[in-house]
This record gives sequence, structure tokens and C-alpha cells, in this order.
Amino acid sequence: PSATTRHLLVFPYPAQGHMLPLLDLTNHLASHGGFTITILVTPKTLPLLHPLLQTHPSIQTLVLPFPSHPKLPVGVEHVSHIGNHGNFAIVAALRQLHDPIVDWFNSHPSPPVAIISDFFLGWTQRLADHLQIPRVAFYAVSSLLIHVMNSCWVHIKTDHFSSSPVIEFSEIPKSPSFKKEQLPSLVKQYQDSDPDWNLLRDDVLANTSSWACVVDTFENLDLEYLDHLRKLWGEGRVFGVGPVHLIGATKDGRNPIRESSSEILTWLDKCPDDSVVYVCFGSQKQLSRQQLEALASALEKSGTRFVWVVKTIHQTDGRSNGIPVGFEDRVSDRGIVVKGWVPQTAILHHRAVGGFLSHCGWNSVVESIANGVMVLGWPMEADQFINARLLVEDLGVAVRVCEGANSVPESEELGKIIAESLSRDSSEKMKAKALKRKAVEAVRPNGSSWKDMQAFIDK
Ligand code: BUP
Repeated sequence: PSATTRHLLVFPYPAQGHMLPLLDLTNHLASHGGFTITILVTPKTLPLLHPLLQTHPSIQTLVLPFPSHPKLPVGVEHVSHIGNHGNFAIVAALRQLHDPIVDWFNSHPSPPVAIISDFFLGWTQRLADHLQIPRVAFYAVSSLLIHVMNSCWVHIKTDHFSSSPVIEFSEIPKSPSFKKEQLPSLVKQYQDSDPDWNLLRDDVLANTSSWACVVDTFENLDLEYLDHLRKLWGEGRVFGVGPVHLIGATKDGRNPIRESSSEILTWLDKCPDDSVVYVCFGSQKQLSRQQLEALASALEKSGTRFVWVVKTIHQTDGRSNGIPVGFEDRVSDRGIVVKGWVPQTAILHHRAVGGFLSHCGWNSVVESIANGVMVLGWPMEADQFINARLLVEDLGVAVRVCEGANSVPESEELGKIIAESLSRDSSEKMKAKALKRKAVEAVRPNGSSWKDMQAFIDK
């Protein structure tokens, strides 16, 4: 088909952990696929596209007003405006874009031949069916999580599921089991009596009938689970193309559509190799005051260099974002606390960073692996317990240092683990470095992700 008929509609979910990797994929499709691309966003999310639009001025945007929803404060259009407890309402609000998209499609002189949309937007499968075009579900999660999630939503109405504290997933390779509280947040919040929840369940399960699925993973990361997806979806319909952020990156690890330069990188330039622990719990989680205090104390006791990113979705109190008074002055010779957005992939790529204290969000997992940085895992919610299992038990590239959204780590012990993780060559560190080589190979010509990406574009 000619370039004009190869028009794709890309529809990201408005949360950084979902949007950034889909924009990485879009960047690649715009550079190498020869596609005409339209990205659908709502007004307040549009600025997040600017780096990509600057790189590819030919990419079009379809900006639709954010539909109102009774469970969502007016003005909220992105998870960062409300926190991840707002996911349910954001998904429900966006579902109302079905008709405006159909109108746009019907009046377009050269409408899209396919939709690529986030797996949180499973209803776009029904939209694609209505428009009679294929839909690709994009997953920035592990293949293991896709299986766990689909199983949960299939079984959620059964007595066994509601009464058992531990769920064993015998239909998934290695029969993993997870405590109820370790399952994805939306599954835990499910309310059978609420019709909106059943719509959500239908959405998630609709993903399984999408024409194809693209996953930000690579074969050496979760091959068994990826292969199992291929078995379920059918050969030629599952593409493991990760780490997607590596695809558009330059040799120095910078990805022009993700980040600009930062004074943190200049600060890291002055630090010895593997001497800094990077501390970040993703774009959504805001720690409580007790957690912030315990973490500050652990970092102080560790005596190590650090970069600590503190998220402030809502102001907790008047005390400098909850960071203990005087802490930053006491550690200013060896640590930085950042209250804002940082170029995470470039930080993890920096030779000075030797460890990552992380919530184990999937993007953070993939980015740490792509850079050979060992993880000190503190899974809190969403898919993070499942990711931590993969990192610690399956891959051996991480240790668990704490667990749970409300847990407060013991600062003496955490400080010791942080210090030790930087000072010795642990097996986790060696395995992380070995896996990095596999990640880089995967996206190089003839690597597994490179081949899957080619096959996806061709198909
Ligand atoms: Br915070 C932060 N800079 O300052 P995860 C995050 N990121 O580039 P989450 C920055 O956001 P989910 C910052 O590199 C990663 O790509 C980071 O995704 C980037 O966690 C992304 O790690 C964060 O998956 O999302 O945000 O909790 O709930 O989807 O796991």
C-alpha cells in the first residue's frame, strides 16, 4: 500500500508509564515504517507529545475534549493529576470517545487502516470491529502480567477467587501463585454489583481478541511467558519488541523523544563508576511522611551517593514535600533530592549509577535491565509484585528490600543493603550486566526484538 493508505491511529493511555513506551514505538514506526500516523490525545496531554512531534513534524494529532465522568474531578485528564486510584474513572471516561472517533474516521479523506491502542483501552477493540479495521493492543507490561491479568478477569466472579487469600495460576507456565494483595490494583478493587466494573472486565478481556499484541519485552526477559502468549493468541500475532526505549536511543543512551539534558547528569559526571544509587518509585506513587522519613534515614545511614526523585502529586504538608528538615543539607556533599521530572533512562545509562531502588514498575524494570543496573526492589501495587517475582526469582537481577504500598522499611537495615549493593560484586549485579548484553542484542539487527518489529511492520 502507498504511504497515504498506511495510516495508523495511535491511542495512548494518559499515564506516563503507559504513554512513554507507546510513543517510543510510534517514533520507530514513523522513522522506519513509512506510515502516516495520527496520535489521539485530550488537550492537557498534548504537551507530552511535543518532543515526538518536534522529531517527526509529519505526525498528526487528533485532540478530542476529555469526556466528563461523575467519579472524576473536572480538569483531570491524566493519571498524574489524580494518582493511580483514578485509573478506573479515567478508563470509563475515555470509553465515551467511541462516537467522536467514529465521526472523525468517517469524515477523514484517508482514514486509518489500523488502530494501535494501550491495553487499558480494551474497548477500542469494539471500536475497531465497528470500523472494520484491525486493532493492535500495546502492552508496556510483562508477558507474565498479561497472563495473570487475563486469568484474574476470567475467574474474578468465581467463589474460589473471592474466598481464597492466595491464587494459584496453574494455567500459566511454572504455575505462579500470588497473595490476593499482590494482584493488580484494579482486580482488587473490583465490585461485582457495579456495572462499570463489568464494562472494565469486558474491556480487558476484549484485548485477547485483538488482531495482534505488541509487548515491551524481549525473549531473554520472559521467554516462557511470551511463548505462552504466542500459543494462546496464535503464531504471528504476538510481537516482543522491547526494550522499546532503546530503539530510538543514541549511543550515549539518550533518547531524544524522552528527555533533555539535566543538571543531574552533570552531577553524575563527577561521581566514580557504580557509586550512586538511583531512587525512584515511578510517576504515580507518592510516599507517606513515615516512608519518606525512613528512606531519608536509610540513605543517610548508608553513607552512599544517591539521586532521589520525590513525587508530589498532592502536597503532603508544609515541610518541603515531606522530606525531613535538614536532611538535604546534611547529605549535600553526596546526594541530590529532585522534586520533579528527571531523565530516567539517561540516569540509568550513566556509568556512575550502580543500583536502582525501585517500585518495580514495568518500564523501570526494563530500563534497569537495558542498562545492566541491579534493582533493590520495593514493589507496592499494580503489577509490581509480579514484576518483582520475575526480577528476583526468575532472573536473579534484584533483591527485595521492602514490600507493600503502606510498609515502612527499617532504615538501619535498608541503609546497610544499599551500602552493600554498591560496594560488592553480587551475583545480582553480574546477572544484571549479562542481561543488559542480551537486551542490547535483542534490538540490534537480527536480534529477537528487531525481527519481531520487522515482522510487525511488514504484517
Ligand atoms: Br518519576 C519519572 N522521569 O522523573 P514505570 C519517571 N520517568 O523519565 P509508573 C522519567 O516514567 P506504571 C521521572 O523512565 C519510566 O519510563 C521512567 O514507568 C519514566 O512506573 C516511566 O516504571 C515510569 O512503569 O507506571 O509510572 O508507576 O503504573 O504503569 O507501572
